[in-house]
Amino acid sequence: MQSVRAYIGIGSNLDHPVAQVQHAFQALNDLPSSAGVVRSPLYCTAPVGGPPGQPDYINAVAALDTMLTPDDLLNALQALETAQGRVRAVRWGTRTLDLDVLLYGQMTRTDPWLTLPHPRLHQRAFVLHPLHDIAPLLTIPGRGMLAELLASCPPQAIARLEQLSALNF
Ligand code: 5RW
Ligand code: CA
Ligand code: CA
Repeated sequence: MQSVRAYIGIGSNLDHPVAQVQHAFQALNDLPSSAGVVRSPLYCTAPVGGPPGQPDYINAVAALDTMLTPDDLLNALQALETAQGRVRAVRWGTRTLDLDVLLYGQMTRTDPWLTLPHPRLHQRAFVLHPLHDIAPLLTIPGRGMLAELLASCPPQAIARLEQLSALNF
């Protein structure tokens, strides 16, 4: 079977978020049937949505080549969330780790369990910026060129924590 390039959104706003995201990169690197993991810089971002008074997020994006189906990939990501202490108590609660399948190749599907591309990816600076860092020429199926989505995205409070030149060593 041919592998597919998938992009994973990573977020944490609880219990040492930088360490949570670094640990998630390692866990993604260790996923079965997946290779070629590339990580974006980390960003510190103001929370979007959710109840008021939430802590800032650390956000990043990872790319990987996977032989897993999109459903198996999402199941694997949810197992990693659980392994890193995510508790699904309240909707929109703070979280130690949130892993979203942003893109699975060029696949499009609408499904309550998994919609591809991620339904809000094109509106979120905390996803578009790190995605652009690692895949500037990407086109989002049904949405257009990543660079144009970034240019028209509403301004959001977001700060890159690492230099691009320090990546992938
Ligand atoms: C859920 C906001 C819990 C605050 C939500 C919470 C995000 C985000 C969401 C993310 C940023 C709503 N996910 N905002 N909002 N980064 N910056 O990953 F505590 S969902
Ligand atoms: Ca999620
Ligand atoms: Ca999310």
